[in-house]
Amino acid sequence: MIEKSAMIAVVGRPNVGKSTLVNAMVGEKISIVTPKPQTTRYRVYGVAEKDGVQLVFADTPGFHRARNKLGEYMVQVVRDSVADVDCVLLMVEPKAHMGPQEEALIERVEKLSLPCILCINKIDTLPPAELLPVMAVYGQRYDFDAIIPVSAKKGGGMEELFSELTKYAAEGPGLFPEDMLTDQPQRRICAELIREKLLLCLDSEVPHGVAVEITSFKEKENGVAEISATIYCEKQSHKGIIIGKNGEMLKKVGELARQDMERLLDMRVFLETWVKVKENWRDSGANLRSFGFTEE
Ligand SMILES: Nc1nc2c(ncn2[C@@H]2O[C@H](COP(=O)(O)OP(=O)(O)O)[C@@H](O)[C@H]2O)c(=O)[nH]1
Ligand SMILES: [Mg+2]
Repeated sequence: MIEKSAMIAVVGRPNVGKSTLVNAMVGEKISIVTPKPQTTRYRVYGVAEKDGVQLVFADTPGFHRARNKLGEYMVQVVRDSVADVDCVLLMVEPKAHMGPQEEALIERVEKLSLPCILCINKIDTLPPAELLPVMAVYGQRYDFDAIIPVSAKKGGGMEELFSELTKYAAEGPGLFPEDMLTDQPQRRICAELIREKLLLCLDSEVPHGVAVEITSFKEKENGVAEISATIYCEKQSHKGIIIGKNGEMLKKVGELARQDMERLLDMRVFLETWVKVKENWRDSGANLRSFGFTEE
């Protein structure tokens, strides 16, 4: 039984580990993770529950300067996400200096007078003594409600963080039904998994100009899911790169995505992928809407 719940916005510069943290809290991969900035394009809610406390984490796209319509949309999502939450979790790199992104997010928290926990991530990458100057720099700038060092990837500090966040939970029924882990439809996560593999396998500008649409999703009675996906890219030359020599790149991407989909859906997956060119889709409002980049 859920007795208390809280909505937590996870904010921070791109690549700091927000999606990794949300996945770790939820215990499932609902938000894709790569070593590249601007991986997360949507706001994704992830739900964690322990001892009757439900915490809903809003994973947000990286806060960055918008360069095209998709960029503007992503910045807007971050702005909106912070407005209506019980607590903000500002995630930072374990470095003893603040950048303009951290400054902007702290200003926003100050203005809205929201509770804010500073979460210093990636503590597995440095000796413990080097944490103190990081805490000092942030502690001097703002009176955080708590400062919690974690390793979202390795699992350090997660229990401390959960119990700290419990303080912001209000009595009442859950914000999400008890067995629901995310607001993301399976189709959306499957599309995102394909995009994640493109980001991981292609190390050029190509994957940032890619959108993935699941065109058909059928769960068969024999425990097999038949999924068709179309990968849209911006240029004919990009299409060639995505398909690769003898179709090998597309095969690899499809195979990796399929494995993750099978884990997520707990079913065997038959995945079919297509590549199409759709020029400058990132700058077109109509295209963005057709890929689901809109709020309800
Ligand atoms: N060493 C280390 N790497 C991490 C940790 N958390 C996340 N990462 C890595 O940082 C990169 C960005 O992570 P991601 O969750 O996509 O960041 P986001 O852009 O803030 O959502 C990925 O390569 C992660 O594996 C951590 O605790 N330790
Ligand atoms: Mg992310």
